Amino acid sequence: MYTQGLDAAGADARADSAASDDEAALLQRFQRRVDAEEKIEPKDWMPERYRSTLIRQISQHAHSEIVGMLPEGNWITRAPTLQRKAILIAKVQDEGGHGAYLYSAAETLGVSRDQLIDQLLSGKAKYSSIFNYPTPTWADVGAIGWLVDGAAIMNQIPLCRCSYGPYARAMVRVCREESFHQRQGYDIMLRLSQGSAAQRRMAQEALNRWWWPALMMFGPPDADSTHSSDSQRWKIKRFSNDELRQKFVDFTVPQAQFLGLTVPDPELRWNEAAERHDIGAIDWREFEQVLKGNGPCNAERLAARRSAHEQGAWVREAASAYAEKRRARGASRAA
Ligand code: FAQ
Repeated sequence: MYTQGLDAAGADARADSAASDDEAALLQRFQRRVDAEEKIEPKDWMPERYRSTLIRQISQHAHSEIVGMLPEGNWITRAPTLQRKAILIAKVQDEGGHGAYLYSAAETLGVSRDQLIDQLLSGKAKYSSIFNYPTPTWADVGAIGWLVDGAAIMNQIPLCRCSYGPYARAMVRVCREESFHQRQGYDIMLRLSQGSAAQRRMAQEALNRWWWPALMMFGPPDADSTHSSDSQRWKIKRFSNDELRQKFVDFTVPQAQFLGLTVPDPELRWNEAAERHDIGAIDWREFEQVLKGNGPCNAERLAARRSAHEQGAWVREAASAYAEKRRARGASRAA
């Protein structure tokens, strides 16, 4: 009995060690594929942490696109001309489309859209801090297109080369559309900055409101970024948070100068030796507060999403009933 027990324990240990050898070999092969710039596809073997990191990032990204429709959607009925209204409707619709591609990309990793939406509506899932700020004037719509879409492009162009195929492919179209969004935003700012003194003031005040939150979009400083080292090793992220933030600053400061607007950072300097702009300290306490749900519009944004979800229940029911009817008709025809 006792000897049999020992044999069984030995067999279990050998099986465990064979399994962990297999796992180590799979892991090595996975990393070799990533290093060789091969795309990882949904049915390929992947480490569980790679899968969960992607689900986290892609779903947060999807939620950001959907919640991100709200600050600008607020201005559709008040856009100053018919043309601006048509452009803004198209832009906000594009963001909804981006959310839809991204939820689909996340679903390829074995999570359902319902689960993801539940996580957003219950307040469990994060979405970008930037969408918790208000849009009190038309110039805020310009500032969002210029700065928020501008920051999104800076962050998302490298994601077109992400190691996970469905995410990388979704990003290609998203980036093309974001580039149109950035231009429409800059165009609004250009018109305002060439307008009356009141319009120039409106443009400057919007820049004052959005500059620092736009810099926070890139995430915490590298030293506090918990996911960066894994994500960079797995080639999900190609650049660190601080690297992308710096690129954005260097790209955007000359655009502000062209508009004749002042970046609201008294410590902003061109550093000749390093060939980059040095910036003042970012208020990371504000970022933490927004992430904790205490930003200026967190409660309003979640309430709007919850109410849209409840009011859209009949659409989901009708679509399911229609799909069921088609399925039943197909089944009876096949019989
Ligand atoms: N807001 O370790 P890291 C757009 C969280 S789309 C809220 O550095 P990671 C288009 C992070 O989740 C904008 N939370 O994280 C548009 C983590 O928390 P967790 C969205 C943030 O993932 C325009 C913790 O902090 N873009 O704008 C933020 O390696 C106009 C530690 O951070 C994307 O989602 C933040 N800003 O790097 C739509 C792009 N930053 O999960 C409408 C894809 C960090 O452990 C209108 N995502 N956190 O609880 C990414 O590239 C990355 O996820 C980063 C963060 C860079 C955002």
